[in-house]
Amino acid sequence: MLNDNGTLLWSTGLGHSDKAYLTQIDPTRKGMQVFLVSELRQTDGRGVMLVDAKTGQQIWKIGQPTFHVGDGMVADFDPEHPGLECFASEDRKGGSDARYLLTSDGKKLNTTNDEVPDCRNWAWWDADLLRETIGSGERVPVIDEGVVVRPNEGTQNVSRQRGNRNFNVSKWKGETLTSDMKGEIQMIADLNGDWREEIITVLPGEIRIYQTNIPANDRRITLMQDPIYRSLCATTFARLPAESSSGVLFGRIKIMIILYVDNS
Ligand SMILES: [Ca+2]
Ligand SMILES: [Ca+2]
Ligand SMILES: [Ca+2]
Repeated sequence: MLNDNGTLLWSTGLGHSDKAYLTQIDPTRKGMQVFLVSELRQTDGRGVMLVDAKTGQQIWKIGQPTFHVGDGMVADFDPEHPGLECFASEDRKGGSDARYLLTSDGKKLNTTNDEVPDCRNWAWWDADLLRETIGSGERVPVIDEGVVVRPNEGTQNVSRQRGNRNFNVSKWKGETLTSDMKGEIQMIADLNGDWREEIITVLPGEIRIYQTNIPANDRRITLMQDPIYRSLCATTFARLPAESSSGVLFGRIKIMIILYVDNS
C-alpha cells in the first residue's frame, strides 16, 4: 500500500497479489479494509485475508494453505450477512481448483465450490443495494469478417467464426432480472448518471450499451462523482475486459475499489 506521496505505507510481505480490494468491507469496523488474495503459495493461511487499510494489520485470514489464488472479489449479494461477501478462486495451474466464500468478518460460508459465485462481472442493476451477478449463457457462433495485414504477406481478407456470449443479469441464486443480452462484455460502469451501472458489450461491427429498465426507488449521486470509481473505470477497463468494479458509499456500505489487477 502506497501513501499519498508515493512512499510505502505498509506491506504484507506476501509478494504478488493477483487481486486486492480497498473499501469498507466490514461495516462494524471503522475505516476501510483491504481484501487480498495471494498468487504465491501460502502455507500459513494468509493466502486469502483481510487487513486494515491504514496499518496493514491482519483482521482475519482464511487459515488454510492456498496455492495460487488467481481471482477474487468483494460484493454485497447476501443480505443475511452484513457487509460485503469476500470470495476467491484458485487458479488450476497452482494445483487446486478450490473456491472460497467468506463473510466480511471472515467466517467461511461455502462447503462446495458450487456455492461460490464467479469473481467476474457484477453490476448494480435493480433498485436495491445488493450487487447483481451477470451469468454467462450459451456462446452463439457469429461470423467475423475483416482484413489483416501481415509483413511480407500483404493484406488478406479473413472470415472467422467465433463465439459470442449470451448473458443474463440475476440475483445471486435468485430471479433473473434481464435476459438475452448479447456480446462480449467490455465495461460495466455508471455511464448514464444515476447510480445503476450500464453494461457495454461488443459484437462484430457493433457496440451495445445495456441500461436497466428497472425503476429506482430513491435518488443517489452518480457513481462517477466518486473519483476512485471514476479512475478505476478508466484503468480497469482499458485492459482485459470483464472485471467489475466500483467505489462509493451506499448508506452503510462503501463499495470496492480494485487496487491492482494482474491477469498474468
Ligand atoms: Ca452481505
Ligand atoms: Ca441490486
Ligand atoms: Ca447508470
